Amino acid sequence: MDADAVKAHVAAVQRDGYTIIEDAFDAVLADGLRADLDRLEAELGVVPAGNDFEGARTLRIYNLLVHGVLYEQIPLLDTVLPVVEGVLDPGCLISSLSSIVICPEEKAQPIHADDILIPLAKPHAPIVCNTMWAVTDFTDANGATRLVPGSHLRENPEYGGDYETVPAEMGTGSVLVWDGALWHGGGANRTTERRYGIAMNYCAGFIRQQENQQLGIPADLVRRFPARLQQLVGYDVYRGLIGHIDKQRPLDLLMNTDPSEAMVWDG
Ligand SMILES: O=C(O)CCC(=O)C(=O)O
Repeated sequence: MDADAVKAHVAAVQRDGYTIIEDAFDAVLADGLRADLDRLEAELGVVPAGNDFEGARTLRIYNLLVHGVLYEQIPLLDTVLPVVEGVLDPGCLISSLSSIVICPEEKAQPIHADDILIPLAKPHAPIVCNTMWAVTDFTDANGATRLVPGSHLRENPEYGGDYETVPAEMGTGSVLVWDGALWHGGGANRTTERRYGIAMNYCAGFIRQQENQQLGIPADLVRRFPARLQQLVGYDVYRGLIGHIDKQRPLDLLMNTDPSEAMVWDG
């Protein structure tokens, strides 16, 4: 994606709270993801969590980076990551990587903001930037994410309140990107088909990731990740300071390499 397109998407997130990147990934990847999520569902015996938030007819698989190389390209996708880096900054982190498959007869998820638990007065600068990958078409009828445009500039919603929403309808291969302060929720699925989505969620490098990836992903697996992915799962330091171990970058300890970048103390 060229720099002007990135700027336009970042500006849309700042203004409206969200943007949709069309044709962000191809049909081969979409088909591969659907097939692999079906495989994981069977192998792991995935069933709906059954709570109000995660749904009674929604299948979720968390920590996808431990489930195969297929998932490693998701956080790095060059049609999406530059937009997220523009909304947060390049020190951003993967907060969570999960699948969300909304099955027939699921009801709408309660409207919420993804940063609702962070005790900061709103509006504030974006600290969470989340993306939803359309692995099948997202329609009003099959559970497309529902959004309250512009609500990222307001205070938190009343959880589960009755708000006027618009569906983020988009074709397979599109990616919805939003400021984590935006009021939204998964839609009801009134069709006979599943809605397959990947929730690729990022946070600022100075707050905690929702999924703990330093313990959740085996270190030997992280050692063979591409360098940028190692940073994104949390093995770098933010602004030369936050996340250090005895003044060293976790990445250098992980890879047993010499200090590779200046730390804040180096002036
Ligand atoms: O599935 C969706 O479209 C949205 C899900 C969501 O917002 C969440 O689980 O936090």
